[in-house]
Amino acid sequence: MSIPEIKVTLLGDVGVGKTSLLHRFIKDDFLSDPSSSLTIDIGRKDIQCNSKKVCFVFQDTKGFESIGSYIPTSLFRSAECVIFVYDLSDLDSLETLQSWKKKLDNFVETYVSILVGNKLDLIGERFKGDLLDRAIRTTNSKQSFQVSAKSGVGCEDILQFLVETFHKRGCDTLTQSVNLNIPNTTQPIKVCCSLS
Ligand SMILES: Nc1nc2c(ncn2[C@@H]2O[C@H](COP(=O)(O)OP(=O)(O)OP(=O)(O)O)[C@@H](O)[C@H]2O)c(=O)[nH]1
Ligand SMILES: [Mg+2]
Repeated sequence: MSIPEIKVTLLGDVGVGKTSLLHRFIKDDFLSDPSSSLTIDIGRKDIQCNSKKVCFVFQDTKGFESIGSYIPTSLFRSAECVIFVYDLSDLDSLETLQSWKKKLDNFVETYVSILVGNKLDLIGERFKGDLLDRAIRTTNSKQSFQVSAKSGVGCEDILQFLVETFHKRGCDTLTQSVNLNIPNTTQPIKVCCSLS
């Protein structure tokens, strides 16, 4: 039985941590040198939720990030979910997300947006304020997360959100149910993943 695929595109400025987040989602590990792993541009992850299984295909925009530079439009067109990534230690990267959203909207009409502040380990505590509220509005994000790809803090919450949002599209399996409300999701979310 083929598993339904949900395409999730990571967008954001150079160096905000898109590749590191993708690696964290797929391998649950921190890349010590992301530039050495440019082959990771798409990562697939099958997640099982209750009796359903769904495959998330994470698409990394790699070195094409500067606004105005060429980005393969297939990455935009196919997006069903977009993770707008900014760097919590460089809030200029939060302000430019509005431009990313506008650019994206030329190619795709309907998608679920998530706002993710990365590198929480560098600032220590979660960031709040008007700037953040405005970014949530301008990116039309359903949810805002602050995480660290380095320590892994908060990254599981993003996967949890994706599962809760998209699991209805999954296909039925006969395997054992899992409880997504358990905080430590290492066990409950059954993962089989591969990099392509
Ligand atoms: N402290 C800290 N550093 C991070 C974190 N995530 C990524 N980095 C570092 O930030 C730098 C950029 O990370 P990348 O994952 O390459 O960022 P990117 O958005 O993919 O960058 P480009 O592909 O060049 O646009 C690297 O030196 C990472 O090690 C994090 O959560 N905390
Ligand atoms: Mg990258």
